Amino acid sequence: MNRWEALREELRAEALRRGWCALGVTGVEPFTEARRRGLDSVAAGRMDGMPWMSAERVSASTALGSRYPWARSVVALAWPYRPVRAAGGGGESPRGRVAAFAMLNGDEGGAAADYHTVLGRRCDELVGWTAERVPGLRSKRFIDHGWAMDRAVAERAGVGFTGKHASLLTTSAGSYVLLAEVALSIPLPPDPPSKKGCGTCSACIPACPTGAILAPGVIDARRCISYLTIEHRGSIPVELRPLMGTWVFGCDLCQEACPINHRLALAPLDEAGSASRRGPVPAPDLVELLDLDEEKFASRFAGTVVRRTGRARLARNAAVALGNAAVPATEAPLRRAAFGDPDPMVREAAAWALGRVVESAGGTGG
Ligand code: B12
Ligand code: SF4
Ligand code: SF4
Repeated sequence: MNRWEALREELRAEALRRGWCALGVTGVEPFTEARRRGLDSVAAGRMDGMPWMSAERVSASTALGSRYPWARSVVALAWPYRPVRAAGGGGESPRGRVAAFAMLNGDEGGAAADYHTVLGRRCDELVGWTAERVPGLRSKRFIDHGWAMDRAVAERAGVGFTGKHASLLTTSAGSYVLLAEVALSIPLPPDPPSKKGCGTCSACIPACPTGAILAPGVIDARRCISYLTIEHRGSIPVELRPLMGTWVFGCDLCQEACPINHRLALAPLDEAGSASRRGPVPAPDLVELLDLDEEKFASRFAGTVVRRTGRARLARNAAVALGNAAVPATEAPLRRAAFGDPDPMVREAAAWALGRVVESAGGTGG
């Protein structure tokens, strides 16, 4: 074993010791297949609504070697998080659903924290550890909004394989992992890509309520509940609303349907818990989310990934979810929001939901 192989193995062991569930290494040569898929997606309009997902970004993201000529290898990392058990009804005060990644724990007291912050700090610690062994080490890290294609890097580095639901599946925590990578100025030798795959399974495809999985690995973001609840600005298309169930931030249905996740995911988070606890909870009280003003939204979600969506979009999502829950007791709060919310987008969503609640009450004679 030469010096760099030995360092790669020490680094892998150190990463696992520090809570990462997988580490792999790949070279800096272009990610040509991911570039083609990314450009196809942008050109076909599947990324519409996310102007930052541009052809320029895809091209730059798949050419790390030419952007960072000093880089000699890329370390890909996966951080595990716990899934959430499917939410129950909630009776008179309906509950929404929040995707599990939003509940990732920070270090302080177990409260949820924005994964960009948590993984950023964890990457820096690992780079610090490496720099102690390699004086003069240069590095550049990427987490989600860095210009790199996180899944493509992780896949080529052998961290896992892309499932038909498009998420990267690892052998240590299934697809419930968040990804990060660090370009380094040292020639760590590459790991072989994973040889595993989905085989004949295709359970995730029909599990997607909006038909967003167009083909294995190909997502139409415009139909994905994750996009609609987190990224989409303005009103949610009316035809998609009834398909969104009670999701208010992200969606985990394709991951929940996956038998590999059933075998490999960490123990699920308990969905019970006060709706008004600080930060995102698995099953928040929808009326409470609809009623948050800017100040309460900021104090509840500061430092968490939900803060990025903003008060108005979260209230819009809560209104749509209330429309789908169709519980008569929510008529009054929806009426209040439909007439009184300061944001026209929320007023419109609440009016739509109110129509659904009234209609369903009429339909059942209530
Ligand atoms: C834009 C984006 C989205 C968009 C579009 C998603 C998409 N599939 O393209 C929206 C908002 C919808 C979204 C949703 C989610 N996202 Co997102 N998202 C991104 C982002 C910023 C860019 C993704 C991208 O470049 N897409 C373009 C496509 C072409 O590339 P790709 O998704 O990497 O595609 C790979 C596979 O789909 C596969 N593939 C594509 N076509 C084909 C065809 C065949 C035949 C095969 C075999 C494979 C294959 O190859 C590609 C390259 O490896 C990345 C962060 C980053 N910088 O990479 C996070 C990222 C992909 N998201 C992440 C997460 C967690 C999610 C959600 C699970 C969140 C949630 N619970 O709500 C959902 C999952 C939705 C889904 N089924 O993909 C994680 C994924 C972790 C993992 N285990 O894979 C990432 C990596 C963020 C991170 N750093 O952890 N996301
Ligand atoms: S995250 Fe939800 S909406 Fe998006 S592809 Fe998966 S199941 Fe479909
Ligand atoms: S549900 Fe089946 S097809 Fe979909 S990602 Fe999991 S193993 Fe692959």
